[in-house]
Amino acid sequence: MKPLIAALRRQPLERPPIWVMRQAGRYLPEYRRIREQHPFREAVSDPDVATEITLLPLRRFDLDAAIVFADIMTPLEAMGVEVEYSPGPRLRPMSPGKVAELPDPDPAGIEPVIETIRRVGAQVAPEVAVIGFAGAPTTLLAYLLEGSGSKDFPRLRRALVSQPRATSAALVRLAEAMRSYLSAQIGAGADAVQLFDSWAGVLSRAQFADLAGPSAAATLERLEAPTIYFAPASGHFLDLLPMVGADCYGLDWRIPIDRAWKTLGEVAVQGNLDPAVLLTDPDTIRRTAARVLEEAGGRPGHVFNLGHGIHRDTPPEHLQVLVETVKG
Ligand code: 1CP
Repeated sequence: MKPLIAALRRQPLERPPIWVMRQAGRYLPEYRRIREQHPFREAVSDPDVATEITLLPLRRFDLDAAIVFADIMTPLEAMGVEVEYSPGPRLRPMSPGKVAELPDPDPAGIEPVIETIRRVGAQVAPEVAVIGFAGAPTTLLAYLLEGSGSKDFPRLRRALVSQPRATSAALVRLAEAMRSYLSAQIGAGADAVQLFDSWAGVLSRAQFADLAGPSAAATLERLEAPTIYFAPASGHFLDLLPMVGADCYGLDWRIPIDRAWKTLGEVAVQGNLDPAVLLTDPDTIRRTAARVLEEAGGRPGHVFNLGHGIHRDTPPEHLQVLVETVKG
């Protein structure tokens, strides 16, 4: 079995598998070169380019997984939403009522992502897992209502209190649509899928319990591959995360992995080295990574990763040091 999948199933391993969020990103000069030729949307919609970008980090580093190159907003385009990137997503803000009426992703619209997964699966070494992903309903709704990224998404938070029924219907719709999108990715060969709930942390405990948690759970329900749920800055409802029913929970750097694990219980955990550590020096990287490993204590079910995406100013050699430390 591929090491990542074994870890997600909490089988004992000699050492944890490692991959890195945003591993195919702007910290790699070869990524920046490709992006000079291809705007972001074009890169995602051309399987030749998307496959090449997905494989870039695996050519340099001994990583245990490839995550398909796309964005959490990509399937929304296949649902008729126009999205631009500069560099983050920009779109015309919608109402919750309109979101609730969006159709499922058009199969032709998501085909480039599906084809990229097939090609990546055919090209990676047999022990390397292919990770598919989607944005969680709450996080997608945050962008759809706001129209772009935001520090704390006030339009989402306003809608949650002023239009609870329409908001709840919008989350149900997004959960169904993302479930079918993830299912198609698994059908094309994704070995595991990650649900990114990047902005769930702006909600209160009660809002997570009533809306974000159940809609994430509905998205992952009965998918036929191991699932990872990642909601950074969610320490205030860490004890509620297991309601999502994922096999593994991603942890940011704000909480020690051993303490978080105790709260989460019988699940796998992924994380949680602060990406800022990769901006320091080899000794600091080795020492800090060793601390994460020590806190995880060799327990079955640890997937080594950063606590969030790799920073664009990271020297690629620093990721090499990290991978060698974890594999050494
Ligand atoms: O080249 C560029 O300038 C584009 C930057 C970029 C990249 C590399 C964007 C725009 N998206 C991506 C790819 C991407 N996005 C991946 C690919 C696989 C990999 O990890 O290597 C993934 C998994 C995502 C997921 C994503 N997009 C998230 C969830 C993870 C997180 O960071 O919390 C979020 C919130 C987005 C939105 C988004 N898309 C792009 C940017 C710069 C952002 C975030 C900033 C914003 O909200 O404005």
